[in-house]
Amino acid sequence: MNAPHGPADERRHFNEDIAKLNLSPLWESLHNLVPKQPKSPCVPALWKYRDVKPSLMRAGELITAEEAVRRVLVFENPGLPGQSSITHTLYAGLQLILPGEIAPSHRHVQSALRFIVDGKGAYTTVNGERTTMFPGDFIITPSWTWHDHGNEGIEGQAEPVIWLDGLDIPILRFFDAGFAENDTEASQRVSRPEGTSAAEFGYNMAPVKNVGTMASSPIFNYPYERSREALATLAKTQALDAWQGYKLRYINPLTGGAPMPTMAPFLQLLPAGFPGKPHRSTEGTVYSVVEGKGTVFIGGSEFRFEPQDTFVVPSWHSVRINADTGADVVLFSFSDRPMQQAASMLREEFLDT
Ligand code: 1HN
Repeated sequence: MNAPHGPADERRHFNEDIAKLNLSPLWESLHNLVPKQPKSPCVPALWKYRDVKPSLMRAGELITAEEAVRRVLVFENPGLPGQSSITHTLYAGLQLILPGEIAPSHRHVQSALRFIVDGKGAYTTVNGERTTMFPGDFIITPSWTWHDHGNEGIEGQAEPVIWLDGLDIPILRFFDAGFAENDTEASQRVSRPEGTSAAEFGYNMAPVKNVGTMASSPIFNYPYERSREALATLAKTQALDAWQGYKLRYINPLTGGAPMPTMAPFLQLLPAGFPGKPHRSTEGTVYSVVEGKGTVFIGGSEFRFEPQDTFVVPSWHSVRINADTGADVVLFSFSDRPMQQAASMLREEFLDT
């Protein structure tokens, strides 16, 4: 036991004194500042589409896309309340656009990706070119590109369209590097026919003149049909990875790297009945279920999943995914991998049990 004015009291008084000078003693916080291994405040979580969709449709009755600017329900990690973050580095949400609506044109330093979850026939325009959305399409909005969305449907038939938005918002906030501006018109002028960038860069070819490498991919829609076909072909003939099944990453064809500097997207197929082995990584990863049902084990948590559900795997939590028998599972995911790789801090482990 310490005397009334023993060393512990003196240290406490010392800490209080130096706090007035905006100073703090490192020896009190060192173990937290430099942990032996990552201790994320993010927690594993799964949002069932069945539960979220009614709220999103209700939002559609309460506010227009134009008034909201973007009508989105944000996935908030329960461990990061009020921060509009699904992990420390990533933002994710589900956006709804109803037939006839417009989400007005703007641009910002934050990069965005879209993964179409429900409905077809909405469009997004990025830097003067439109692309029509179909379920499973992966679409990017690179940093500082003008973008607006609309929903005119296909051949006069329009339906509500919902997609997963992924943005690097927390990263920009961390660096205090965010700028944004609104366009002069709600919808930007379309200056290139739909399909132009796909024709230029989407066939393992590139224009000969006036193409440098670009920080973000010049392809802005990676259609599901093609990515899905690639996985189906591999699954027929190639050996299965015991951890990840058949997993491909989307690339910037001009660099071979991720389509955007801050986020890496993936599509993977787990054959029906696949019993995944556990894996852990310092990446935080967000998953969107495209096809099939199964169970995901994240750290000590376990979740059942089905198509259109969203789940999050925080840094350094082991993840193991089992596909139910009956149907193959297809998962889209994105993570902060490119930033971690650029800073040489990515670590991952493939475990046996
Ligand atoms: C944004 O611009 C979009 O363009 C979606 O669809 C979500 C969240 C925060 C800031 C900007 C979009 C966003 C966003």
